[in-house]
Amino acid sequence: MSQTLINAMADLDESVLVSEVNALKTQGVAPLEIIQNLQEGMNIVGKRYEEKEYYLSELIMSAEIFKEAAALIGGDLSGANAASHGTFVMGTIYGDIHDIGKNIVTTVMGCNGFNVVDLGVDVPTADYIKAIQEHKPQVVGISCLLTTAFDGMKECIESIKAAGLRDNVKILIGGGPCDQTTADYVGADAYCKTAQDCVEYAKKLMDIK
Ligand code: B12
Repeated sequence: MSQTLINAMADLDESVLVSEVNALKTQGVAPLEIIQNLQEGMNIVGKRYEEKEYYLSELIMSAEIFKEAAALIGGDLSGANAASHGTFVMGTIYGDIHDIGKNIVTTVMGCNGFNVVDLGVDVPTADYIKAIQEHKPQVVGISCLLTTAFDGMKECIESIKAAGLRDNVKILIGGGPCDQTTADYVGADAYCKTAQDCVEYAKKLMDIK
């Protein structure tokens, strides 16, 4: 862990953040490890927002700075693998427009040989159902950063079941406030803490070493 990077992200100190990302890259630190430090910093941003030390403008700024850092890390997010292992449909549930985590997961899954269908943010249930029918994915991912959107995930998964598609797919959920209890509540197969967990779960499912 780079405490300097965590603090720079938490303090929205763009210049320190840029130089630390570059330094870590030069030292050969794995891209996903750098992302984890940034995520840790984002959690502090979230806490400061909750405690009213930061306002919406700082949340917006944190997203911009995070994206800048991710661009510096580049298309280097994991061991590239051209083979196609299967299809992964992913979106952020309706009511929620957070997309940074979703974009990291889709990038990392793509780099690891999965054909990714990204449905975007604020995705209605009908779009997940249509995408499952059309693309026949093995795994569906739902990203959710708002506790107020948990019931949306539950409704979405129940509707996938009602459409007779639930047995065809494994459904993973993730995002800041989720955990295994959330996964059980909404009827998902599993909760994944990081993008790498998602890759490992999907590979295990498809018996890929
Ligand atoms: C940046 C940010 C924003 C930005 C988002 C910009 C963007 N383009 O995404 C903006 C400013 C738009 C925003 C808006 C809001 N936000 Co906001 N936001 C955040 C913040 C600070 C960081 C989120 C983030 O990007 N983290 C970094 C990424 C990399 O982490 P991640 O998303 O968790 O993803 C990783 C893993 O979780 C996992 N993962 C994620 N999804 C998935 C899915 C699958 C399938 C898998 C396998 C894995 C996986 O992989 C990723 C990489 O490892 C969080 C704080 C926090 N602790 O998360 C608050 C936070 C999520 N926001 C919050 C709130 C309240 C809001 C607003 C309601 C504020 C307002 N008053 O308007 C709005 C909601 C708008 C909406 N309808 O969606 C609250 C939610 C509280 C709650 N209990 O629900 C938080 C927790 C802040 C807080 N502590 O109060 N926000």
